[in-house]
Amino acid sequence: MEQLLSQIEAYKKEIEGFAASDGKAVEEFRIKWLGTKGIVKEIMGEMKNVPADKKKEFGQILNEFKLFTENKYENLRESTGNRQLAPSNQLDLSLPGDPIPLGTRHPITLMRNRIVSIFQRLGFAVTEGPEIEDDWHNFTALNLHEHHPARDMQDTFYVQQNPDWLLRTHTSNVQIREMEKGKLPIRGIYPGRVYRNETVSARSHCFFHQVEGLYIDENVSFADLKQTLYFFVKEMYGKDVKVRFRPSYFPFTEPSAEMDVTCFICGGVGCNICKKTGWVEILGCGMVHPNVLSNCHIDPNKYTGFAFGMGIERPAMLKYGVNDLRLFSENDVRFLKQFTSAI
Ligand code: 2U9
Repeated sequence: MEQLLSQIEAYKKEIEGFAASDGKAVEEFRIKWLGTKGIVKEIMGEMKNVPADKKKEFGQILNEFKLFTENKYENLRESTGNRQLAPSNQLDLSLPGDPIPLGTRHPITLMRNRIVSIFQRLGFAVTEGPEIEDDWHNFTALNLHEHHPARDMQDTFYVQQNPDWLLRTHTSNVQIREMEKGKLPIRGIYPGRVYRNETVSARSHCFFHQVEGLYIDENVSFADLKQTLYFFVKEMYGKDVKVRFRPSYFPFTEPSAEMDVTCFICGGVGCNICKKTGWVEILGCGMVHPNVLSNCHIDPNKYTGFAFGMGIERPAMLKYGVNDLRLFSENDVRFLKQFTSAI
């Protein structure tokens, strides 16, 4: 041990005193001290003979010596203007770079893009809006009166500091904001994340994703609504799928309907997904309520419109065979990397 320490000190002195006048001498220095058969390597090899209780202390001394030698080498290179890297470190710039691993799109994004692109082809423009919203844009403007049960603390996340603020419960707030701008006609598609105060389980979650649509112009009729949604269904689920409308109620549309398609899992014969009915509900829709138009300063005697809304999670679960909603938000790479697609 003592001997090794004094040997290192002697080497340090020798290195300190070394001067090089040209690149050749620097290279000789590198080979002697830092080469694969150099002195630094040899000294480092002494570690195996060091008793276990001294290994930590000695390891530090050896590392310092290595750094000391490397610094000297760098200084010599600088001072001789030999900036070219030594052959063993030389960069081969012609080598291919390290591959950059590509991620995959989230299954909710894939489904959202599928839905949105069908409407884009019909001339619907995508608009996004705020997830933290005020009461007016999320509820009041949509004809949800002050005591409507949807406003209930049980259903809605309110912002503690200001009870007028909340996490939007649907993307309809974006439509209200678009209508308030006063530029007509409007033909838009509104995808986004929405929040409801529900216990998280395999079948429900405190946030999920929606796509809503809105078309407002003069003379827009329920027939336009039906034709638009027929086109959507054929593009989304195939030419053989049948469609039915059932009357429904939403405060923001009148009349309102829910739309079912023949079960695309069993073809309408009856299975667990369609609860043996042969039909699955895919969206809600209706003609925009005149009160909603008035609330946004649009004359309901001149303009009419239709709107629709659908969830993204359920069609994504059916398409990709996902049986637990929580998988969509846990970001487990083993789950996420299974989804690959161009869109
Ligand atoms: C404005 C006027 C009307 C949007 C609509 C629905 C019917 C509907 C649900 C489907 C499943 C929400 O994700 S879900 O739980 N939506 O049934 N949504 S009509 O109507 C509007 C929107 C904006 C200004």
